[in-house]
Amino acid sequence: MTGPHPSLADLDRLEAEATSRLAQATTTAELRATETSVLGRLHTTLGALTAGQRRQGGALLNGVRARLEAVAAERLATLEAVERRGRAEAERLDLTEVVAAADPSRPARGHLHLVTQTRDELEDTFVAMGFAVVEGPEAETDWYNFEALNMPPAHPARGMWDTLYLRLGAPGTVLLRTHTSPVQVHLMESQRPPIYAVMPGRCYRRDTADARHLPVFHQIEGLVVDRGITFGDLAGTIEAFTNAFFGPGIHSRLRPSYFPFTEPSAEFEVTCPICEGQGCRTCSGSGWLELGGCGMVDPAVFTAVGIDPEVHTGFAFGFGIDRLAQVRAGLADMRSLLDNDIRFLTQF
Ligand code: 2NL
Repeated sequence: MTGPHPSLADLDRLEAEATSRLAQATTTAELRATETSVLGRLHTTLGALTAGQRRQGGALLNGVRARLEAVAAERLATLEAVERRGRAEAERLDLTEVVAAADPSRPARGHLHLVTQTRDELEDTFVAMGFAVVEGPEAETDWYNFEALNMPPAHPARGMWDTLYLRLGAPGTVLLRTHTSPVQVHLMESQRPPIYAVMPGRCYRRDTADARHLPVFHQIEGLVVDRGITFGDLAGTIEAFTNAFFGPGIHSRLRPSYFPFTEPSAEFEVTCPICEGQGCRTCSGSGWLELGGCGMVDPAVFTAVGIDPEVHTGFAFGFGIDRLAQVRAGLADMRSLLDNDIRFLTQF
């Protein structure tokens, strides 16, 4: 310190004190207040200099200010990071917490929904039987959902489905698929036989939800197209699937039915997996449970997708995944699957 002015002589002490105060600030708000205060004191010191001292003292004070500002900036960055971490921690939403609370003996994490578990098991079973798994779009054109499946415009069989049309393109041409069959049409258009595939996926119908119906549901369909495929192959495949999926004591049977895209058509039933054929409430005492439909692919469907029905034959089948999950889990009401009630979901 060269000048006689006491303030200027105290500059070293002033800087040391200010540095220590800045370093001790514990919040960004406190730091900003401290910075204002120490720089203010520096300014007062500058103001107190005589005209003669200003030249040298001013340079000295500017150096001190620059160093103090650098200390403040570094401390601010540290405190901001700390406060950001604190905010993130306070706002963190732990979606697994409720699972842990519902059952403290289990690890604190969620699991797949019952319908997803059922779909995965079905896929595994069919893959083990040599089928490929194929998926497709949920919004379809009239051609893929109806026309290619032997249902021309205004065909009465369209009344079997409560269709949801989308406001897209010409009215009544784009819809949410009512079944997964459009995926099979895409597959047959794009791949020559042999075809051995299953198509699981979400489907939509303009239906009111009740104990046994959901307007948004899941279906799995199977398709086999090859040379010399017979109705016997269909029956054998259904039986092999039934044994593999439900267990060796569960069998299948076919009963005549009607679908626009198969001829002949059948409903397939399995031994009631609840009572194992003894007769119970679920199977209305019959010992059998209707699972889905099946049949030999109608020659008109093959012609629509460019497969020669004189060369290739095939079969198809389909059933509801949600319905299967309902039966196996013994659910009184299918709507439980959509309630998102943790007390229900954690049971599966
Ligand atoms: C049911 C009945 C069925 C099919 C689906 C099908 C698909 C093509 C050609 C021929 Cl591309 N058939 N699928 C056939 C018979 C029955 O499902 O009750 N599903 C829940």
